[in-house]
Order: sequence, then C-alpha cells, then structure tokens
Amino acid sequence: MNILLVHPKDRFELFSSRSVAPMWAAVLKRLTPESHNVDFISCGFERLNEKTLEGYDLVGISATTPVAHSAYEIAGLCRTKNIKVIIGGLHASLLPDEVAKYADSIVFGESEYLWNQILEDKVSDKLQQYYHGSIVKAEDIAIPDYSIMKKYNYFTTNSIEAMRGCPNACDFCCATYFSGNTIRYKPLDLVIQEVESWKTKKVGYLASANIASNFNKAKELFTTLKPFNRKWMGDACVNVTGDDELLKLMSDSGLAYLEVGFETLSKKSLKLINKKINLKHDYKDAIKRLHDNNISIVGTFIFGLDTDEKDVFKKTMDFVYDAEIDIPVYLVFTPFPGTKPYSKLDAEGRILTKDWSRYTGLDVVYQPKMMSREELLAGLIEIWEDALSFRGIANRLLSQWRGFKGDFYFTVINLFLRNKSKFLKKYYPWEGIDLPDHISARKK
Ligand code: B12
Ligand code: SF4
Repeated sequence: MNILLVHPKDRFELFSSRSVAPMWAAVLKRLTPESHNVDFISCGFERLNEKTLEGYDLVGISATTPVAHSAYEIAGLCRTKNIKVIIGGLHASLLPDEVAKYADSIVFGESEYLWNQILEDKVSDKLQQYYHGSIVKAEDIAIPDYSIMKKYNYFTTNSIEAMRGCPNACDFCCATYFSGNTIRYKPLDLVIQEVESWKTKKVGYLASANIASNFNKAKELFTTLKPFNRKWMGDACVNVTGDDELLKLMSDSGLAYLEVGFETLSKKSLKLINKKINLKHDYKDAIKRLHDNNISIVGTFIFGLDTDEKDVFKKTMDFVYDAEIDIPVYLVFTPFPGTKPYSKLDAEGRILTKDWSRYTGLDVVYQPKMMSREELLAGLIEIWEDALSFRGIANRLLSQWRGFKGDFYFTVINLFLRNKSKFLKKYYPWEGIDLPDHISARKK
C-alpha cells in the first residue's frame, strides 16, 4: 500500500509546525512493515490538495484539539477521492464519536499494538470504525523513524519519548486522560540505542509530559544520558526540586531547560484544578534550586480560573521578575473537551464556543467568573507584550547572567516567541470579543 501520514495545522499557525518534528508519524513509520510505502506531509508548511493525494490507498491523520478542524478538512478531501482515512491522537481519544463522523476509522489511545492490525484490515478491505489501543509496555514504546521527514524543516528531530504516564491526574491535563497513570520508562539500552543513532548534535527534546514521574527511574535515565554530553530540554513537575540528587543528575546530564507547570500562584486555584502536587512546594525556593543547579526554567502559568481576580496578571508578572523565571509562558485556562473541567463548564452553560480551533490557550472559550472575557484576553495580551518587550527579555537575560554564559537557547526561544507574538496582531480581533480601547488602538 501507499500510505500518507498528514500532520494538520492550527488555524492561526500559532504553534510552529517547525519546532519539534511530529513524533506520532515517525512512530507509525517505524511500525509499518517494509512492504508498504510511507510518505509524510506537514500542513503547517506544505500544501495538501487533491493532486497530492493521488496514488495513496490510506491516509492517517493525527488530531490534537486545536487542529481537529484541519484534520476533518483533510479527511473530507480524502473521502471525496475515495481514499480511506484514519484519525488518531489526543482529540480522537477524547472525543471518539465526534471524530468518527469524519473518518473511516479512528484510533483512540496508544497505537503501537494496533497499527499492523489496521494495515492488515485495510489490505483485506475490513477496516473497523473504532480501534481501541491498550497501554503499551515500556519495552514496546516505539523508537521513531524520522526518515520520512525533511530534518532541516525542524528545530530538532532529536526527540526521545523516554517514558509515558504521570501519576498526578490534574483535572485539566489531557495527558493522563490518554495514557493513564501507568508509568513506563523505556529500557535504558533502547534509550542508548536511540540517542546513539542521532546524526546531529542538536538539542535533545524529552517528549514526555512529566519526565520525572518516578524519581528513581528518572535518576537512572539522567545517569544514562550524561555520557552523551548533549543539551536537553524537557518537562517535569515542580516536585523534582525536592530531591537534590535528582536535580544534580538532571543538571549533570546536560538538562538546560526544564518546562515546569506552575499554573498559578494561588493555593485556592491549585486545589480547584486538582494540581495538588504543587501545593507542597514554595515556588521561589524551587526556582532557586533549579538555578543553583544551572537549569533554566520555562515556567507556564494559566489565567482565568474561577478563583482568579483581575489582579492575577500583575501578581504573576511581578513574581516572574522577582523569582527570575527565564522564559515565562502565559496561557488562558482551556477546558479541553472530554475533560472534567469541560463537562463542568458545559453543565453550567459557560462554554461559549465549540469551535475547537480556538482551544489554543490563547483565546477565551468559556465565560470566566471573576472578570469579563475581554478583561481576561486584554490581561493575557498585556502580560505577553511585557514579557516579549526588549526590556522584558533583557531583564531576564541579565538576571541570570545568561548573556555572559552565551546561552544560545535563551536567545533562540525568545526570538521565536517574539516572532510568535505577532499572533496578537494576526489573530486579532478574536471573534466575538471586543477588547478595551487601549488594546484595540495598539492593534490597528
Ligand atoms: C511534544 C508535545 C508538543 C510539541 C510538539 C508537537 C508535535 N509537533 O507533535 C509542541 C511543543 C510543539 C506542542 C505544542 C502544543 N501542544 Co503539545 N504536547 C506534546 C507532548 C508533551 C508529547 C506529544 C508527543 O509527541 N508524544 C509522543 C507521540 C508518539 O505520542 P502521540 O502523539 O500521542 O501519538 C501516539 C498515539 O496518540 C497514536 N497516534 C497519534 N496520532 C495518530 C494518528 C494515527 C493515524 C494513528 C493510527 C495513531 C496516532 O499513536 C502514537 C503512538 O502510540 C504532549 C503530552 C503527551 N504526553 O501526550 C503534549 C500535548 C499533546 N500538547 C497539548 C497542547 C494543548 C499543545 C498546545 C495547544 C500548547 C498549549 N497551548 O498548551 C500546542 C498545540 C500543538 C498543535 N498544533 O496541536 C495537549 C493536547 C491536548 C488536546 N486535547 O489536544 C497535550 C496532551 C499536553 C497536555 N498535557 O494536555 N506539544
Ligand atoms: S503533573 Fe503535569 S503532566 Fe502530570 S497530570 Fe499534572 S499537569 Fe499533567
């Protein structure tokens, strides 16, 4: 068969398709027997039309929520050409019945144990509508094969999914709805094999929602990564700062940037979103510990929770400067469909749009409680503008003396974000939201 894997694009191209190469497609390529041909297109920077689809027997598309509309359009195009289409990914797993309306088959959950079955079913013309993936064993988490992608299109293809699962089950986070709380670390010999196969010295990305879900396993992993003498970026929870040995091993392994979901400074809000793990940690102390270990912090914050008052932006901004967070990431709280917060807000009649393409974290899709929709969006715009102003960047750069240490990634990430800040102009006006005059005037 000729198989085409398609990575959809988000409506406003807010998130660069060029950052991290889509691992799902590289994983399916690895799982596909040699007898089939696999090609790949990323709609973020390549055009897909009827002509492109010629000659394909099966099209596979991955859908997260903000790109679901694009996945449906592509699926529609395939169906007009009578090509069988299958959709997998987070959104398909959260809303299988919706996705089933647009595709011949949908895959929910992890696909390692299913893909070959699907291909066989297609060959014998017996495709099923639903395929339900089971939790994959650690040793079977596939090693991605990026040979179908043009590597120069991406910031890095040196991504490794060294583990899956997180025990914390925060209400708003889709990761545990999908992979459950079964924690699986890839066997270390597979990790070694994977990193050794990388052709470039580019930064390594640890593509897991919480790389330190199990401290002992994480320690083994970082000990294994150290001899490779590479720079790494990854995501973990603030609780890593409670273990000095782990922090040292992370640092020694070359972990340069750690994305930490601080989410909110308010304990009340943390309880509301069930991110209890953060309650036990003093953020300022945690940040100091990471810095003391030479680890820079990408700190994410969400706004618009029911407990958030209008002063939340100012308080957060002051904290970010005071605590010297290296790269702040500000998002509006987004209730992804299929999650508890979504069901609650929907039952309260507060979901304002079911246009998933607006579920980006940079839009307001529900009625906030303590401020208006306009105030929430205006606050987000202003805090981003501050963070990406030259003053904001210089302040953060100098506070940690990164300029003198020649921190290449700090510059790259900030320039990338500054470029992305154009979204504020491109995206405006947000449909149905009238921004206050002082913001609208700046956008014209
Ligand atoms: C790496 C990552 C990114 C990277 C790279 C994304 C990329 N280019 O692929 C970057 C930083 C760019 C990114 C951006 C965003 N991300 Co992100 N990201 C992740 C992360 C940490 C890992 C994803 C990954 O590559 N996993 C490894 C691969 C192999 O797993 P997988 O994609 O799930 O694929 C498996 C199955 O789903 C299935 N499958 C997937 N697709 C298909 C298709 C077919 C045909 C088949 C058969 C099977 C199949 O097979 C694979 C193997 O089992 C996840 C968290 C997580 N653990 O899932 C969040 C996650 C996917 N991101 C999320 C979000 C919200 C975003 C952003 C909106 C950012 C934001 N505002 O918060 C943007 C939007 C991106 C977009 N346009 O969709 C959410 C998605 C929520 C949702 N409902 O859709 C997640 C789950 C995080 C979370 N905790 O909520 N992200
Ligand atoms: S700790 Fe992080 S990855 Fe784990 S459930 Fe909470 S938000 Fe998701």
